[in-house]
Amino acid sequence: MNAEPERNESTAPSTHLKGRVILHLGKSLAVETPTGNVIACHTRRRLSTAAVGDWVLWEPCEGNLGRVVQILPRTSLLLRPGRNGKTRPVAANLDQLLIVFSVRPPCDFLLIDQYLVVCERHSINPILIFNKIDLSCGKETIAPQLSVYRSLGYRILNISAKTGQGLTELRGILAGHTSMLAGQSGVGKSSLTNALLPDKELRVAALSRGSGHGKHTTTTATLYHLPDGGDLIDSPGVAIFGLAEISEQALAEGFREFKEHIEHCRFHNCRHVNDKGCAVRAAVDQRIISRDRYQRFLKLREKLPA
Ligand SMILES: Nc1nc2c(ncn2[C@@H]2O[C@H](COP(=O)(O)OP(=O)(O)O)[C@@H](O)[C@H]2O)c(=O)[nH]1
Ligand SMILES: [Mg+2]
Ligand SMILES: [Zn+2]
Repeated sequence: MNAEPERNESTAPSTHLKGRVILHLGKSLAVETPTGNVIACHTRRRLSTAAVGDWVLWEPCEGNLGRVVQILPRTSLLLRPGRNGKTRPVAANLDQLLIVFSVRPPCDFLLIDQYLVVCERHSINPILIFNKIDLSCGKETIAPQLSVYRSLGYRILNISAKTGQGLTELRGILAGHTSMLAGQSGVGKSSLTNALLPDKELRVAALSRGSGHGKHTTTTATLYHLPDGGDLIDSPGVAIFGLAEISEQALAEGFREFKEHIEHCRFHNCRHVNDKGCAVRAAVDQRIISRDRYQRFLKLREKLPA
């Protein structure tokens, strides 16, 4: 990653080149070319906001700078609530979300379900990362909830960022994908990032040189290439994204075990709360659907933006 553009890039100013947004630099974007050069690019004013992870077309302009002319179609875009009721993009083209949890701090299942809903909505593959597996206390108390997730087909990985347990398997899962870590504060996201990207500080320094923008703060979402393949979007501070743009219907469908029952609700606009003839509630009463999951659905319903 250096600032020198490729010869063919600088001699073909009219051609649009492909690149990937790897971080925001205040008013410009750092775009990485397929050969690994990083170019600071402006965007055309009318262009919608590019997010880290976006594939773009750009054209070179004066002084080793570029201009983004098009954002290429995305497979997914994660949003978080921003100012004035608007949303802001967190990351584009993610295909895996690593949902990290632990026994200390205690596992927040409501947050896990919220992430799972977002994953179902955007067709992102969620992986549940049970970190701090080296701690002996409290595992049995969350085992019943974990077996619910397992029965729903979610993959759970036992990991210790401290001892290294499970990290080889995790690296294999990350290869070939664009992933991001999510989870409440204190569960070990930074520790896992450091284990997966041992030379992160060096890369940050190289990026700062390459993009010609001085030291960029590590609070900005940044896309890193992993040593064993795949990309990791490190997004400190914005890891808790909300239910922006999730409708009531998408919320219910985000509980994947509800899906086969929803079509049997008596009314097509059933809210699955106190509605007559609700097949989801019937399945809860028959213990086909976990009551805990259903209750968390009701709680998340309350949290939906009006
Ligand atoms: N015992 C144990 N502690 C861990 C593990 N991973 C992280 N921690 C500790 O948990 C605390 C929070 O970790 P951190 O990575 O900052 O969490 P973050 O807030 O999610 O980024 C720190 O004191 C870490 O040393 C682990 O696998 N085992
Ligand atoms: Mg952290
Ligand atoms: Zn219903």
